[in-house]
Amino acid sequence: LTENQTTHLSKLLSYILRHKPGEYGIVLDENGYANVDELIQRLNEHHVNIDFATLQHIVDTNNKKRFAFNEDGTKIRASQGHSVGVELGYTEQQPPAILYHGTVEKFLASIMKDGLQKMNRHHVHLSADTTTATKVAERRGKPIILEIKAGEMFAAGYAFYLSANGVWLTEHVHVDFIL
Ligand code: HQG
Repeated sequence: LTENQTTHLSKLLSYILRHKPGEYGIVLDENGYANVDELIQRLNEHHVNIDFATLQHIVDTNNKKRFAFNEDGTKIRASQGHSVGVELGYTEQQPPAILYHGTVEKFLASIMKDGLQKMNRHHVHLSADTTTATKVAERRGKPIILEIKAGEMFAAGYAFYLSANGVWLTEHVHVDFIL
């Protein structure tokens, strides 16, 4: 498989497992898992050439570890980023004092008024390092990196979750906690 093909399949998997399982005849369980055999079969029916070895390769090599198998390897899910309603079951955790959010200029006025909103996803996504936040922002243009006083938020009672692939998640960031 070329890198391009792997990236293409990874994007398709993100699309299906986070946003539109029904479009490919997939049903996610309440925790966001798709049955592996069924996923491969449905994809093949939709003329997507993928087998178990390829799926395993994508899970293993994905640059952001976007996907994870369940314990016995019969099911697969996206580790974060969903717009469909799933319960990922992450436990609350104490975040580092500062987390980062990468965004772009055109959203700033709105963010400084309403705080960080989760928009179409389940949570606001925050990064532990500026390199990751910069990559997130670069999807949209020239990066603007906001520093979030996560430690103070946590002390004030706001819940934080750490996804299986290291993304910090929270419901909303009030402007008071944006540096
Ligand atoms: C912005 C990718 C106006 C926010 C990334 C962002 C990440 C507001 C956009 C993950 C706002 C939402 C998530 C407000 C927030 N007014 N704009 N009040 N509050 N925004 O894609 O954080 O590669 O839902 O700044 O790497 O960009 O797909 O969130 O620009 O980890 O695995 O609204 O998605 O991961 O955009 O990205 P998104 P995000 P993957």
